[in-house]
Amino acid sequence: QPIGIFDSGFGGLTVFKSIIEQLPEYDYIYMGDNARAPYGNRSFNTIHQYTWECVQWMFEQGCPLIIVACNTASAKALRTIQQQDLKTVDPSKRILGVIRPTAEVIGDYTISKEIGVLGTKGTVQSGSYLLEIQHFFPDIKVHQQACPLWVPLIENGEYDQPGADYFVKLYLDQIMTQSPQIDTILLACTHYPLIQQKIEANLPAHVKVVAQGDIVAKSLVDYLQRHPEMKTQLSRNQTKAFFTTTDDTADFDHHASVFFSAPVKS
Ligand code: DGN
Repeated sequence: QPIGIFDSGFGGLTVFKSIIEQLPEYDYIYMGDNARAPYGNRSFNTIHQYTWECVQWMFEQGCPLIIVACNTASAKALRTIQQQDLKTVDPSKRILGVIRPTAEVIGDYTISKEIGVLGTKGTVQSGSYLLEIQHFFPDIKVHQQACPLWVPLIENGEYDQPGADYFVKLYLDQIMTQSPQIDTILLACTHYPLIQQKIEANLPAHVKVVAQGDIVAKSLVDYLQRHPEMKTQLSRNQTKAFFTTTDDTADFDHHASVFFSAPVKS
């Protein structure tokens, strides 16, 4: 059976790209809920409802394991799905997010012990990164900044235009003002790796910028090593990836290839 990768839209493709690079032997279904994206500013209940509907659809397609490759959905829906909803369907199914695996290792990147987390309004307001990072690294101070204009800039193809610089700098100045001791910036939104170079260019040279795709992929490799019973359920038909979207497929394919850095056909 395939591994399911879910996102509110295109963003999860930046995570999926890393996963498929590190685990090329498995089959995958990628689902983008583009008809209802972006999730970033939506309420807890709405994000939970949308995510659970999509996750159930992927279970129906046979996925025994789903990665919620979206920070907003991981922050606002994952816990309820793991702790309550799964029991109502098939408790042997597994669903993993992107926040915990990132929080587990992010403390290893900082020397000053101050980290800046950039995400959508939903991710920041949930406080999930604060809680999770403090759980693994109690001595690290976490600063957060919502960057609500970055997802629309990226989705509208304006991110590499000179006009984007103003908005990139705006939120970076805000987070660095919270504390000049920050030496590590976590891109806690699937879209932000597309503007990573601009982000780096607008930060002091010693500040490290960390994208989470490779971290999440590595954590999935570890998970499968620790769970051979899950591994045996996964198919390796070399059919690779099946992409699907809740909205227009032509539009999805066009945009998705930018996030996936390769052609996508849904
Ligand atoms: N995929 C979302 C995230 O990582 O937070 C960003 C897109 C969105 O739905 N706002």
